Amino acid sequence: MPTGSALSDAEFVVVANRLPVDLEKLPDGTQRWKRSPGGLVTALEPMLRSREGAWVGWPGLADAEVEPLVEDGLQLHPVMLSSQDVEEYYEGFSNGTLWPLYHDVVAPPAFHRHWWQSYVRVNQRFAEVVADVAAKGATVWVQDYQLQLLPAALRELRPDLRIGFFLHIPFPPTELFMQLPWRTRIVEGLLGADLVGFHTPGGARNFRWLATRLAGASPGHGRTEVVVDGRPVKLGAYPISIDSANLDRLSRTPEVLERAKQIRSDLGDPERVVLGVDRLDYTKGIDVRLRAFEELLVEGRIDSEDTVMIQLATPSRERVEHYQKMRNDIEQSVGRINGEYARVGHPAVHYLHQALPREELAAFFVAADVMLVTPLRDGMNLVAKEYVACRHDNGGALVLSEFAGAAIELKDAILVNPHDTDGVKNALHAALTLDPDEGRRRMRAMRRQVMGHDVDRWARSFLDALGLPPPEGSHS
Ligand code: GDG
Repeated sequence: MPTGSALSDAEFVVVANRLPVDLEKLPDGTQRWKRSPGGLVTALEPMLRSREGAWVGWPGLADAEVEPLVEDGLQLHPVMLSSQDVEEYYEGFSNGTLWPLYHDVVAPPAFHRHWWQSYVRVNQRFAEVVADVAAKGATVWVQDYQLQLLPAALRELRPDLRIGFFLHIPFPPTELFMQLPWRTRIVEGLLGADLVGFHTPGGARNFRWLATRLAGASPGHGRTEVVVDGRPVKLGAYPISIDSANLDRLSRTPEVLERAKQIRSDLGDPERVVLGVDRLDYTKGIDVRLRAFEELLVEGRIDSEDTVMIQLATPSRERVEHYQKMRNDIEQSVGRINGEYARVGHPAVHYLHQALPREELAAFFVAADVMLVTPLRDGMNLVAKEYVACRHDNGGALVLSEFAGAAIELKDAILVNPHDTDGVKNALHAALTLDPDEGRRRMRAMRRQVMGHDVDRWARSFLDALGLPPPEGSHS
C-alpha cells in the first residue's frame, strides 16, 4: 500500500476507534498492514471512494508511529495511541467504564479520574487529526462510544464541518447515565454534532432528556431535534444492519452448503443443533443459554444423544478484568455440562474460543436448527440478522433476547427475557419442537425484514438525515 504524508482535503471523513486495517507486528520486529473487513467498511466504502474519502482511526498496535496511506483511493489516517493510552482510554474508560454503564451495569463500571483524563486527551488528539484531514465544509461521521467528546472538540476547531455521530451500543436509561461523574461533558460532547444517531427510539429519547436537563438544550422542531446555543441538533433512531445480499449469496454457495453438512456429520448427525455465536463478552448472556441448556438436560426434556449445542466465542478484550472472570465461569460451565452429559467422542456442548473465517461462520448458521441470541443488553446484535440472512431455506429458529436492539425489527423470533431462566428454557424447548410450517412462516417474515433493510440502507438513511447527497451515479 502506498504511503505519503501530503494527504488531506477529504470531502467525507469517517472516524472510528479503529481503522479498517490492522497493523501487525511480525516476530522479526517488522510491521505489516492486514485488512480487517467489517460491515461498516463495506457499507461506507462506496461513499468514501466516490468522494475522496478518508478514514481516521487507531491501527490497533500501541506505540506504533505510522504515516497515512492510501488504499484503493481511500485515505487512511492513523491516530497513535501509547500503551498507557490503550490501558486508560481504551481498556479503561471505554471498556471498563462506558461499556458496562451503557449495558445496564450488568457488570459494575469503574470510575477512575485518570481514565477519564486519558479519554479527554485521546478524543482531542482524534479531533486534531480530523481537523487536519477534512476539506472545507466536509462531512464527518464519528462512530461509537470511544469518541463521544469528538463532535464538540471538532466543532471548536472546525465550525465549518458537518458532523454526524452514531452510537453502536445502547444509550442507557437516564438514571444509570446519571452515575457518571463526567455526564455533562459527555452530553455536551455529543451535542457538538449536527445529528446524533442511535439504534433505537428509546436511546434517542434517553439522550434527549439528558440534553435538556444537563446541557441546557431546548426542544426543537418535533421530537427529533433539540436546540443548543441557537444551533439545531437532530436526534434519531437508525437501526444498523448487515450486508444481507452478500451473506445470502455466500450461504447458497456449494462450498458453504457442503461444509454445513460436514459440520453436522462431524457432530455425529444429531437431530438438533443449537448454536451461539458471540464475541466473548459478559453482555451477551452466554451463561444464560448454557444454564437453560443444562437445565433442560437435567430435567430430561432434551437428550444429549440427539441434541447438541455449539458455542463459538471470539476472543475479546482479554486484558479487561471482567472478561477474564467471565471466560473462566463459562469454561467451567461447559466443563461441568460435558462432565455430566458427554461420552467419549460425543460432547454435549462444543465450545470454540477462536475467531473463524466468514465462510465457516456462514456454514455454522446453515447447519444450526436453533440459534440462541440471549444478550442481557445489546445495541443491535448483528449475529441475529446474519443467521436470518443465511436461512434461504426458511429453516431454523431464532431465540432472541428482548433486550437486543434487533428485537424491535425481528418480531417473529421467539423473544425471551434473558433474566428469566425458565422463560429461556421454555423458549429453547419451543424452538426445538417448533412446528415446521410455523417455523417457515416466522423465518420468511424475518427474512423480509433483513433482506429489505441492509447496511447500505442504514448508512444512506443516516447520511440523508445529515444532509450528505448520495455519490454520483448511485441509484439508492
Ligand atoms: C457492537 C454492538 C451492534 C463474531 N465472531 C466471529 C465473527 N463475528 C462477527 C459477527 C458479527 C460481529 O462479529 C459481531 O457483531 P454484534 O452486533 O453481534 O456485536 P458487537 O461486536 O458487540 O457489536 C452491537 C454492533 O456493534 C453494530 O452496531 O449490533 O450491539 O455491541 O458480524 O458475525 N466474524 C468472523 N469470525 C468470528 O469468529 N468472521
